[in-house]
Order: sequence, then C-alpha cells, then structure tokens
Amino acid sequence: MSKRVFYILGLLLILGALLAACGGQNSSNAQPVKTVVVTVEAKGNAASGQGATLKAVKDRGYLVCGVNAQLPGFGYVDKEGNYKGFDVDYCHAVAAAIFGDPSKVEFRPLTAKERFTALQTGEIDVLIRNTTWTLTRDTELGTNFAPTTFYDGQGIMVRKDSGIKKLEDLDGAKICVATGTTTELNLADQMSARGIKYTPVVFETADQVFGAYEEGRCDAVTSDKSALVSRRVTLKNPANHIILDATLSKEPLGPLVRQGDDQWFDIIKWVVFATFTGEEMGINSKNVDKIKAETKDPNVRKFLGLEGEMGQKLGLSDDWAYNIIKYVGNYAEIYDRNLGPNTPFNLPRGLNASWKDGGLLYAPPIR
Ligand SMILES: N[C@@H](CCC(=O)N[C@@H](CS)C(=O)NCC(=O)O)C(=O)O
Repeated sequence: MSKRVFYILGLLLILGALLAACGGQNSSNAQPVKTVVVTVEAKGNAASGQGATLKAVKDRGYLVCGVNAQLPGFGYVDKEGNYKGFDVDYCHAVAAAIFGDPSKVEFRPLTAKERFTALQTGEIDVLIRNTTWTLTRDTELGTNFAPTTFYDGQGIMVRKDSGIKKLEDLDGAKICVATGTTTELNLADQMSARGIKYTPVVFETADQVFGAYEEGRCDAVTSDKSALVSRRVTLKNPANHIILDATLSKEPLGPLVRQGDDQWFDIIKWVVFATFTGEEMGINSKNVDKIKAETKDPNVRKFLGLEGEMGQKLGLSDDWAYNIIKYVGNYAEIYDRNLGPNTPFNLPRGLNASWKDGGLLYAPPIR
C-alpha cells in the first residue's frame, strides 16, 4: 500500500475516533472540533497539499501526464514518435491552461495495472487514460475524478464467422480481458448473473489482450466499446470482427488527480468544462480570435478572460480558457480530430454530445 493511502486511512481512523468520542453531531456533550493535520509524503516529481501541485508543475516548467500508449484514437504513439489521441489532447489542454503552451507536457505511458500507483506516488500530476469512475476508486485509492470526458460502456468483440450474436452464445467460451480493469470485474458479474460459464484469459496490456485474440487463443475479447473500436483497426482484417450489441456496464471515462490539493482538482475539472463551454458557445480554435476581438456578451467575455478574472480564481492567468480553445480546441474539435468521421473510427457522438444536442456534456457556468 502506498504511503498516501496509509496516511488517508490514518486520517479516517483519527476522524472516526473523534466522532465516536464526541458522540456524533447532536450530542449534548460534544467536544470542540479538533483540527487534525496529516502530512502526506509524495515521492517523485509531484508535491501535495493545497496549491502544491500547480506550483510544482510551474517550477518544473511542464506537466507530467499519465496516458495509455496502446489505444489508437485515445492514447498512442504515432509513427513520428509523438503521443496522440483524445486523452492526450486533454493533457495538452491542461498545459495550455497553465503555460499558454500545449506542448509543455511529458507523457508517461501506463498500463491499466500501473496507473493508480503512478498517481498515488506522485510520478504523474494527472492521469488521463481511459479510466472509469467508480465508487471504490473514488474512495479507496486517494484519488478524485474530474468530469467525465467520454461516456462509454463495456462491449464484446468476436469473429464475424463465429456465429456468436449475443452473450448467451458465449457459454463455454474463452474471453480475453485486461487485468486491473473494471472490464475484468464486470465480465465476471454479468456472466454470473446470467449463469453463463466462460474462461477468462487475462493479460496486462492491450497489445497482449488483442494479440491473443487475433491469434485465436480466445473466442471473444472484451473491453470498453471505445477500446474495441480503437483496437479493431489494428487487427489484420478489421471487417472480420464484429462488436456485439450488448452493453455490459457504464464506463464513464475521465481524468483523475490525487486527493489533497483542491486547487489542482479545480483546475483539471474546469479545463474539461472549458472544452464543453467552448462547444456550447460555438467558440472554436478558428473563430476564437475574432470572437474575442468583437464580443460584447458578458458570459463570453468571462470565458475568454476579458472580464471577471475567472482564471485568477483557479490560480491561472485569465486567458486560461482562451488558450485551451485556441491551441487545443473545444470538445467537438478534440472529438472530431481523434474519433470523428475523418478518422478510421468514425465514432458517433451519442451520449458524448453536448446537452444542447441531447447529449450528457454539460458545463456549469463560468462566472
Ligand atoms: N475503463 C476501464 C478499462 C481500461 C483499460 O485499461 N482497458 C484496457 C483495454 S484492453 C487497456 O486500455 N489496456 C491498455 C494497456 O493496459 O496497455 C478501466 O478503467 O478499468
């Protein structure tokens, strides 16, 4: 267990003892509330405590962002050796908000199994790697989830000629799955709920999982539907594989930070909201300069840093959101660039549409 988790458990125990001693909130002999100061030691690059992460990032001169390196469209390394993808662009957006320069990022490739430890120990400042928000991860890992950037669900891919059409057809099947994922747990739950017997064939990385499936060592492969669509293009004959209609779970994917630095948590949350807001307001990387020069709309002026000092409230400069939109784009641009009709994935927006178009993306007001 990491030192951080240890300290957090310690804090909970002390708070629990205090509450017990005070007999709860309404007790007549309640004691004055004591402040418990817990020192959290973080190793590696990062710092901890209120405001410490932003300071560490600024002093270092770049953000350290934990990403996937094996998921085309989301987090991968292109032929020139550059990290690309939807999640990777969110790392660039954080860098743009802090430095006014999207390139000030160092990427750390992480497997599903490694990712939480890398965040807990301070090896990375933020994890943006197709990670599902769950209650257990929110409460037991010392991490906080920023708003969901991609609403997903778990799916199953099979060979077209296998005759498998629905979950029940997988009785007795071997199913390839990555360890340390919600995928592994959901599969077990869903199959046991339906009384379907199967053999999980477990690997650590996506390359191993999909490599084994391609070699025919499994009858099916399961992952987030986005990951299936992503990895299908890496198979020899993508058209020979189909994704079943069944959705086994909800997989809200988004960035996460360490607990203990609310300023940093706020920054990551509002970077995500800024990308939603840009789309809501019809402001994108192409028209942002013109709009900034001409607008009289107070909401747009606050968003673009012309009034209201919104950035300073986050510890950033007031053009933080302008820089995100200018250098990385609004949500629609980020989505289309990585997953849209001009990419091999051509993923419909679905739940990932703005609330204005009937989707789930909704940003609180910037005011
Ligand atoms: N969203 C799920 C699954 C995430 C996940 O890591 N999926 C696998 C799909 S095979 C993956 O991306 N593996 C890549 C790797 O670990 O290198 C979670 O948060 O647990």
